[in-house]
Amino acid sequence: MIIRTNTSGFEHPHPAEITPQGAYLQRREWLRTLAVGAVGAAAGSWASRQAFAQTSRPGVLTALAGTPSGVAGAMSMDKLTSYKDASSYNNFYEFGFDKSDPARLAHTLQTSPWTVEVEGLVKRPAKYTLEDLLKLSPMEERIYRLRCVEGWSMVIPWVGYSLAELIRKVEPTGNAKYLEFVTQTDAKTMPGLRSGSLDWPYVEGLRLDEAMHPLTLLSFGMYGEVLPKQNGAPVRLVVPWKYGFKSGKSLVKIRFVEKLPVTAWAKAAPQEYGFYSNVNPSVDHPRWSQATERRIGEEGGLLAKKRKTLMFNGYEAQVGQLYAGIDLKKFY
Ligand SMILES: Nc1nc2c(c(=O)[nH]1)N[C@H]1C(S)=C(S)[C@@H](COP(=O)(O)O)O[C@H]1N2
Ligand SMILES: [Mo]
Repeated sequence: MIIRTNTSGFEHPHPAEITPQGAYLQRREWLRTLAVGAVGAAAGSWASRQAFAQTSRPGVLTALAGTPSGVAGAMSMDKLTSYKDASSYNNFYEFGFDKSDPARLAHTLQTSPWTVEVEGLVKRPAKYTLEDLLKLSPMEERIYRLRCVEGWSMVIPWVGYSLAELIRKVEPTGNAKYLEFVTQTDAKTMPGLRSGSLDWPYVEGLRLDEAMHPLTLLSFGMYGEVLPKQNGAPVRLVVPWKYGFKSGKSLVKIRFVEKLPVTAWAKAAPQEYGFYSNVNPSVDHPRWSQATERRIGEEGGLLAKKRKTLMFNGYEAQVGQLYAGIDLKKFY
């Protein structure tokens, strides 16, 4: 993502060192086995998964299991990114600009008590506590590719359920066309807020039909545990066919609105970050190509051979219909 370093321009951040893979190979292989169903159905895996989470990093985070998702496209067969890479190479600008800042600084984030307020054009506006949200629908595990606009990607086993489950509960009214997602801003615990790089809070948005798509995930965990703070604890969005910045972390408010929300990145650089921001190898960012990507943790680090970026990040079969007849160069 691009950071405003002064009032006249934007600058690509320095690529931080990538943490080498290795220590989590066993866990990764185990999760992969589960993902392909070889270990068997969910009921049996619950206990073993919890035990695994605890023995792999005893007492660090609370286990949070999900049954392998049945949603079409939700269980990528790509090799998982190591837990270590996924939790130490992050974008969370509220905690700084370097990829290593969130893992170092996000421990100050207060995640309890936590509420998510749902308001605007809905019949049942409500303030949900985290506990309410955890109980709202059964937890699923989803293995998604997440592709950052900067040209790197990861494959992460998330835990959560379709945002659609929550949307159905609050009953949007007929004039609700978009959702606006507002994330936590707490100047006391978030040193990045002082930078003025973005107009805080970090606001994102989706069209109602995008938000209702079964792949749009309200996520509470990853790798069988609750989310680490640097990954957006206690609850975030994961929208796998869009550039990573659309997936807001540490959500506090969801507002149903009629007009297109003005997102934080669109405010900062509208010509660079459109509302849609669907992963699209044929629509370049104004200052760099989006045709290829680097998979974090892959052999060779920064010099690793790049992969071709796929249309809608590989989720075209599932989401292409949402954009039928739309000029994706114009609505980038
Ligand atoms: N609140 C908030 N959410 C955010 C960001 C952020 O800076 N603040 N960064 C986004 C970007 S640019 C990316 S690529 C993903 C990274 O998610 P991850 O660190 O869990 O991989 O989070 C997104 N969500
Ligand atoms: Mo990103």
